[in-house]
Amino acid sequence: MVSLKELGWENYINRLNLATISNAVGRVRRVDRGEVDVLTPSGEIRAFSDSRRAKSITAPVTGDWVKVFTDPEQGYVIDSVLPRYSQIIRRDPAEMERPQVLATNVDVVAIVLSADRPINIARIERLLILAATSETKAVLILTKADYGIPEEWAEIVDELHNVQHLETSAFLGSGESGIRDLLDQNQTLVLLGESGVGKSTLVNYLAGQEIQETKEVRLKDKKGRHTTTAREMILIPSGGIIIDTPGIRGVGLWDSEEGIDTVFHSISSARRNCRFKDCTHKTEPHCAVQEAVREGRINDQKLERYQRLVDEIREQTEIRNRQNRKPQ
Ligand SMILES: Nc1nc2c(ncn2[C@@H]2O[C@H](COP(=O)(O)OP(=O)(O)OP(=O)(O)O)[C@@H](O)[C@H]2O)c(=O)[nH]1
Ligand SMILES: [Mg+2]
Ligand SMILES: [Zn+2]
Repeated sequence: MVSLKELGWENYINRLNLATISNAVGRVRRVDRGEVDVLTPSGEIRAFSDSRRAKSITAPVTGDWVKVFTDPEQGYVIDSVLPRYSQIIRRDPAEMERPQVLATNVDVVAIVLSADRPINIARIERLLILAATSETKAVLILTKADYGIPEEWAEIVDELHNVQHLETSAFLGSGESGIRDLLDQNQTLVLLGESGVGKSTLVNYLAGQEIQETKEVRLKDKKGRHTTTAREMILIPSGGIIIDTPGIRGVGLWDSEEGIDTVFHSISSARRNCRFKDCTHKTEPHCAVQEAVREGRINDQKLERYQRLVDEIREQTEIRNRQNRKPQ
């Protein structure tokens, strides 16, 4: 049995500044189509999620706090999803113009990279934007440190000097304490990264048992095999909650203008001094961003990555505006 505190309830009410404590709640461990596995102090239950009958139309997601009632015919049914203090949202990869909530009530977004394959900074920045958009702390975790720390890691850590970073090896048993610190006070951490980087292995290592299935990566290109297929919450016996997720390659951004500004702070602050309000920082005269590039204060590759993201958001907004203008 687990207590509400172990599920992160105290942390939850602190984060939302809630005064009252209602006990008719549990936390969503896993969502499987219309059925939801909910952890409660009296054990795990499988509840039916019926958005027609639920008070809230919000679909439950791993990490959510929910109220549950018992229906004489259907058994446990989700009554409502409680307010979220954070939600990690990307563009739905299946339906481009819809958001997809990856995890909720998250304190730390852990971006997982591994030492056995190249590291892509543009992909890291996208995940940093997802975290920043939801005002959630992000950390970089380099797994498989037993391969040796790649040279590019130092460059990435240097470039992203505002972001905490950790190196771990589940095989050598190193780097554990840094992650346990992040889980202090029963905080919730979500692991995001490509298939095969060792997310589930890290969960098992911290849990001290094989809870999550793991599988070897392909020898020739180190590609993972998409072993984890659902987002799932795991309680770590020493305290804290981890949400393990299926491997992701690209992430599409959703409503991320502010997140981009946070992650590309040097560019967004220089931008304010451009002569033209709608400056694209490409060919305009009196562009403060281009000036900063010339003076070496902003890296030109970083600016290129920034521009790609801004263009993507602009395109998205245009598509959405066009759709909204269509007669229903
Ligand atoms: N050498 C070494 N191998 C590791 C380490 N951590 C994980 N691996 C291996 O990497 C492979 C993939 O690990 P998983 O934990 O299944 O990776 P994952 O990120 O959960 O992958 P998906 O579920 O597909 O997203 C397995 O063969 C692990 O044994 C480590 O610290 N060192
Ligand atoms: Mg996995
Ligand atoms: Zn400009």
